[in-house]
Amino acid sequence: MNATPANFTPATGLLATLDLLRIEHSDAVTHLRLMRPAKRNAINDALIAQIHTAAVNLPESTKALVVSGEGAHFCAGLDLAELSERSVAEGVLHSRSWHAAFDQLQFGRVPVIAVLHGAVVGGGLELATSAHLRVAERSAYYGLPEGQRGIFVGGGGSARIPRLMGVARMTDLMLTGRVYDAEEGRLAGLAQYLVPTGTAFDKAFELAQRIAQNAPLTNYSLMHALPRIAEQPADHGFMTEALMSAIAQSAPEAKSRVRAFLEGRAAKVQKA
Ligand code: 1HE
Repeated sequence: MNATPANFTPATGLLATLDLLRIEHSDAVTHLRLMRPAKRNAINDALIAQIHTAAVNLPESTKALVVSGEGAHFCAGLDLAELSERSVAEGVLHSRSWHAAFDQLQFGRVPVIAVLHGAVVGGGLELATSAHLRVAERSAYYGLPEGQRGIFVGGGGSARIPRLMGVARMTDLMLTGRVYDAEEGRLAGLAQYLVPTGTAFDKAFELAQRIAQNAPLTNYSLMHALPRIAEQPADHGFMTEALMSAIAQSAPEAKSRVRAFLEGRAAKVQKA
């Protein structure tokens, strides 16, 4: 196992293979694939370090990031084999290393789309919820087996998951070991898209390409301003919104896009 930083030169095709992560790049979209299928992509210390390294070192040309898992499952969560020997202090640092990696995804430079299939459980759900969009296949299912393992979430799940599904639903999953199927997960807000099995990657890639065409400042404000405004009291939020809105409008790209619409050169909003 090693977490050696790879050679992340902007290019198309295979950028790097860390031993647990495959990194490809095409059309402004970078794709990170968890490559530990024999262990159901369970996240050990090396894999979390590799996710962090990859997220920090995205090619400059990356405008959207897709994250998926190799094999029959997205991710089985924490590698339980590494859990037993940790002291309290090591446990805190371990959890913080997950926070650092997933924060780099959620609050990095580009929007992240997770491709969900099979088990999306424990730390796998924590990884999924650090993405901005989740595209799930019908095969996906969601659980938080931490409750049954006698532990607690440690990868940011207690902050991120209730913001999507609510404290009551998360409490149910952890107290009872309840597992949501793909449709229940969508209804609970865990995935914005639900697609037939075998098609989630293509859908995610298509969305990523579309997102990559947005003005970069729009994407950045959605990632960095919107979630913070949503946490603010409304009167603070309105002020932050006014500032963000004025900054976004002042970008030359915003002006040229608005002009294109006014001159009939841009697409109209189409009924779905
Ligand atoms: C693992 C792990 C793992 C599989 N750590 N080794 N996560 C869990 O409690 C989920 C535990 N895993 C499962 O419930 C099942 O493995 C799955 C439903 C995900 C997949 O089932 P299946 O039948 O496809 O695979 P399998 O036969 O159970 O597992 C294949 C191998 O992967 C096997 O190892 P092998 O050496 O016997 O082949 C499993 O031991 C191994 N494996 N999952 C270690 N999680 C920051 S805090 C986050 C806290 C958590 O995430 S707690 C939740 C942990």
